[in-house]
Amino acid sequence: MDKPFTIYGARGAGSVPVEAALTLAGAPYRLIEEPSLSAPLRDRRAGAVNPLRQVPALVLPDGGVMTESAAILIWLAERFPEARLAPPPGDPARPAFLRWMAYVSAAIYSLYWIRDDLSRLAADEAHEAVLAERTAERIAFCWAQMDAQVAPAPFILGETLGVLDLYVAVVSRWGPRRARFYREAPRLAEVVRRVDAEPRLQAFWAERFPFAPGWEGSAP
Ligand SMILES: N[C@@H](CCC(=O)N[C@@H](CS)C(=O)NCC(=O)O)C(=O)O
Repeated sequence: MDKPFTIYGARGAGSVPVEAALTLAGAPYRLIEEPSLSAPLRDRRAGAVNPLRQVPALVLPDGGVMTESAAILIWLAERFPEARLAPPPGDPARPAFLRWMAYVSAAIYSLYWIRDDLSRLAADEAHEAVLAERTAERIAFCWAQMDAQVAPAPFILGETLGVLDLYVAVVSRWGPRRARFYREAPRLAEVVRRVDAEPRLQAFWAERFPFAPGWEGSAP
């Protein structure tokens, strides 16, 4: 039996696509749940391995540590090639894969450091409202630009559900949430609905990011 991975994570957070990838790969892992991401920094369990105290943080079977969701997902796809979670090096779809993994991380996910606690950058409440609105618009714009440049068939890079699909399916559930995402990104909307409905992930979604009543939000 392989030594398990250890993942520091939280329900609905950026660890969820990593946990989903481990699940699809059939890799054993131990989850260390962060009780609250709004807890004071010093109380975060992830601090044991990640000086930024963020999730996801993945401890590898050899004791090495990885942070950064995109890097972890890319590496897991390489580590478990039989799970076909990404086009391998040399594949014609590899450049698009790397491009969109970095794009979701840098152009979109990074904005949640602001959105998750607007007082990190805002000087006062009025400023917070402006930041909330403008970051939501930027996220919607970035999804629309990505949507215009992909041709899912039926997943983003082709026939198989991969880590890029998992990443988009989870990040698109955060504010301004799915109702807006569906409007901005109709092609990616088809993909994420497939990922939501993936039979191998039904128990996983119910546990880690449930489709609770009203989960899709309403588009402004
Ligand atoms: N660039 C990091 C961002 C990770 C991140 O922002 N994680 C959030 C949860 S989704 C977190 O831990 N937030 C708490 C904090 O930043 O204090 C990645 O892609 O993994």
